Amino acid sequence: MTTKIIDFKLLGDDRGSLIALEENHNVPFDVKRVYYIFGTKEGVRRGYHAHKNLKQLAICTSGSCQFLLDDGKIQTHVQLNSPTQGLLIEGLIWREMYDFTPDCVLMVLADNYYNEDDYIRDYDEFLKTVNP
Ligand code: T46
Repeated sequence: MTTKIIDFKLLGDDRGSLIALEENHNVPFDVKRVYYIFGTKEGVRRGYHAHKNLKQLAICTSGSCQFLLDDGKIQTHVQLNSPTQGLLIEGLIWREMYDFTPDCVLMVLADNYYNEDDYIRDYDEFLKTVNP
Protein backbone atom coordinates (compact mmCIF):
# COMPACT_ATOMS: atom_id res chain seq x y z
CA MET A 1 0.00 0.00 0.00
CA THR A 2 1.44 3.36 -0.97
CA THR A 3 0.69 5.17 2.25
CA LYS A 4 3.12 6.24 4.92
CA ILE A 5 3.31 8.40 8.05
CA ILE A 6 5.91 11.14 7.88
CA ASP A 7 7.14 12.63 11.18
CA PHE A 8 8.00 16.32 11.01
CA LYS A 9 10.76 17.93 13.01
CA LEU A 10 9.27 20.01 15.81
CA LEU A 11 10.92 23.42 15.97
CA GLY A 12 9.86 24.63 19.36
CA ASP A 13 11.12 26.92 22.05
CA ASP A 14 9.64 28.38 25.21
CA ARG A 15 7.21 30.46 23.12
CA GLY A 16 5.58 27.40 21.58
CA SER A 17 5.88 25.14 18.55
CA LEU A 18 6.58 25.54 14.85
CA ILE A 19 6.74 23.10 11.95
CA ALA A 20 8.14 23.91 8.52
CA LEU A 21 7.00 22.04 5.41
CA GLU A 22 9.36 22.18 2.43
CA GLU A 23 8.68 20.70 -0.99
CA ASN A 24 10.96 17.85 -1.95
CA HIS A 25 12.39 17.81 1.58
CA ASN A 26 9.91 16.67 4.23
CA VAL A 27 7.10 16.95 1.65
CA PRO A 28 8.24 14.38 -0.93
CA PHE A 29 6.84 16.06 -4.05
CA ASP A 30 6.33 19.40 -5.82
CA VAL A 31 3.42 21.17 -4.13
CA LYS A 32 0.85 22.55 -6.58
CA ARG A 33 -2.16 22.86 -4.26
CA VAL A 34 -3.07 23.17 -0.60
CA TYR A 35 -6.60 22.81 0.73
CA TYR A 36 -8.04 22.34 4.19
CA ILE A 37 -11.19 20.79 5.57
CA PHE A 38 -12.68 22.20 8.76
CA GLY A 39 -16.02 22.64 10.51
CA THR A 40 -16.92 19.05 9.66
CA LYS A 41 -20.24 18.15 11.22
CA GLU A 42 -20.55 15.34 13.77
CA GLY A 43 -20.95 11.88 12.20
CA VAL A 44 -19.95 13.04 8.71
CA ARG A 45 -17.88 10.70 6.56
CA ARG A 46 -16.07 12.21 3.57
CA GLY A 47 -13.86 11.03 0.75
CA TYR A 48 -15.30 7.86 -0.84
CA HIS A 49 -12.91 8.05 -3.75
CA ALA A 50 -9.47 7.18 -5.07
CA HIS A 51 -7.18 9.23 -7.27
CA LYS A 52 -5.77 7.87 -10.52
CA ASN A 53 -2.56 9.84 -10.25
CA LEU A 54 -2.06 12.18 -7.31
CA LYS A 55 0.31 12.44 -4.38
CA GLN A 56 -1.10 13.99 -1.24
CA LEU A 57 0.13 14.68 2.27
CA ALA A 58 -2.63 15.09 4.88
CA ILE A 59 -1.95 16.79 8.22
CA CYS A 60 -4.34 17.42 11.10
CA THR A 61 -3.08 20.82 12.18
CA SER A 62 -5.75 20.83 14.90
CA GLY A 63 -7.94 18.12 16.42
CA SER A 64 -8.11 14.66 14.94
CA CYS A 65 -9.79 12.46 12.37
CA GLN A 66 -9.56 8.92 11.06
CA PHE A 67 -8.70 7.68 7.59
CA LEU A 68 -9.83 4.41 6.08
CA LEU A 69 -7.26 3.46 3.43
CA ASP A 70 -8.03 0.66 0.99
CA ASP A 71 -5.74 -0.58 -1.79
CA GLY A 72 -8.34 -2.99 -3.13
CA LYS A 73 -7.01 -5.87 -1.02
CA ILE A 74 -6.20 -4.56 2.44
CA GLN A 75 -8.04 -1.94 4.47
CA THR A 76 -6.25 -0.02 7.21
CA HIS A 77 -7.40 2.67 9.59
CA VAL A 78 -5.09 5.53 10.52
CA GLN A 79 -5.76 8.23 13.08
CA LEU A 80 -4.27 11.67 12.48
CA ASN A 81 -4.11 13.52 15.78
CA SER A 82 -0.91 15.56 15.73
CA PRO A 83 0.39 18.46 13.64
CA THR A 84 3.79 16.73 13.84
CA GLN A 85 2.67 13.91 11.54
CA GLY A 86 1.58 13.73 7.92
CA LEU A 87 -0.13 10.91 6.07
CA LEU A 88 1.32 10.41 2.59
CA ILE A 89 -1.11 8.87 0.11
CA GLU A 90 0.17 7.97 -3.35
CA GLY A 91 -1.40 6.02 -6.16
CA LEU A 92 -4.66 4.15 -6.27
CA ILE A 93 -5.92 4.18 -2.69
CA TRP A 94 -9.60 4.40 -1.80
CA ARG A 95 -9.96 6.78 1.16
CA GLU A 96 -12.71 7.72 3.56
CA MET A 97 -12.33 10.21 6.42
CA TYR A 98 -14.45 10.04 9.56
CA ASP A 99 -14.57 10.73 13.31
CA PHE A 100 -13.64 14.38 12.83
CA THR A 101 -13.40 16.22 16.13
CA PRO A 102 -15.22 19.60 16.11
CA ASP A 103 -11.84 21.41 16.17
CA CYS A 104 -10.33 19.33 13.36
CA VAL A 105 -8.50 21.21 10.62
CA LEU A 106 -7.32 18.70 8.02
CA MET A 107 -4.79 20.33 5.70
CA VAL A 108 -3.81 18.53 2.51
CA LEU A 109 -0.87 19.28 0.21
CA ALA A 110 -1.16 17.89 -3.31
CA ASP A 111 1.22 17.53 -6.22
CA ASN A 112 -1.33 18.65 -8.79
CA TYR A 113 -4.19 21.06 -9.35
CA TYR A 114 -7.79 20.06 -8.72
CA ASN A 115 -9.04 17.86 -11.55
CA GLU A 116 -12.33 16.00 -11.23
CA ASP A 117 -11.21 13.62 -14.02
CA ASP A 118 -8.53 12.27 -11.66
CA TYR A 119 -11.17 10.99 -9.20
CA ILE A 120 -12.63 7.48 -9.12
CA ARG A 121 -15.79 7.96 -7.06
CA ASP A 122 -17.34 4.54 -7.69
CA TYR A 123 -16.02 1.70 -5.49
CA ASP A 124 -16.70 -1.06 -8.04
CA GLU A 125 -14.84 0.92 -10.70
CA PHE A 126 -11.97 1.36 -8.21
CA LEU A 127 -11.82 -2.42 -7.58
CA LYS A 128 -11.83 -3.13 -11.32
CA THR A 129 -9.03 -0.60 -11.83
CA VAL A 130 -6.74 -1.99 -9.09
CA ASN A 131 -7.56 -5.67 -9.71
CA PRO A 132 -8.05 -5.85 -13.52
C1 T46 B 1 -9.00 13.83 -0.94
C2 T46 B 1 -9.56 14.01 0.42
C3 T46 B 1 -8.56 13.75 1.51
C4 T46 B 1 -12.32 21.92 -5.41
O1 T46 B 1 -12.95 22.71 -6.14
N1 T46 B 1 -10.95 22.03 -5.34
C5 T46 B 1 -10.20 21.22 -4.54
O2 T46 B 1 -8.96 21.35 -4.52
C6 T46 B 1 -10.86 20.21 -3.78
C7 T46 B 1 -10.06 19.25 -2.90
C8 T46 B 1 -12.23 20.12 -3.85
N2 T46 B 1 -12.92 20.96 -4.65
C9 T46 B 1 -14.40 20.88 -4.68
C10 T46 B 1 -14.97 19.59 -5.22
C11 T46 B 1 -16.26 19.43 -4.43
O3 T46 B 1 -17.29 20.16 -5.07
O4 T46 B 1 -14.83 20.96 -3.31
C12 T46 B 1 -15.95 20.10 -3.10
C13 T46 B 1 -15.66 19.11 -1.98
O5 T46 B 1 -14.67 18.16 -2.44
P1 T46 B 1 -14.79 16.60 -2.12
O6 T46 B 1 -16.19 16.20 -1.99
O7 T46 B 1 -13.94 15.87 -3.12
O8 T46 B 1 -14.08 16.54 -0.67
P2 T46 B 1 -13.63 15.26 0.16
O9 T46 B 1 -13.44 15.72 1.55
O10 T46 B 1 -14.55 14.11 -0.06
O11 T46 B 1 -12.20 14.85 -0.47
C14 T46 B 1 -11.09 15.72 -0.37
C15 T46 B 1 -10.35 15.81 -1.71
O12 T46 B 1 -11.29 16.13 -2.75
C16 T46 B 1 -9.66 14.53 -2.07
O13 T46 B 1 -8.73 14.77 -3.11
O14 T46 B 1 -8.12 13.00 -1.14
O15 T46 B 1 -10.18 15.29 0.63
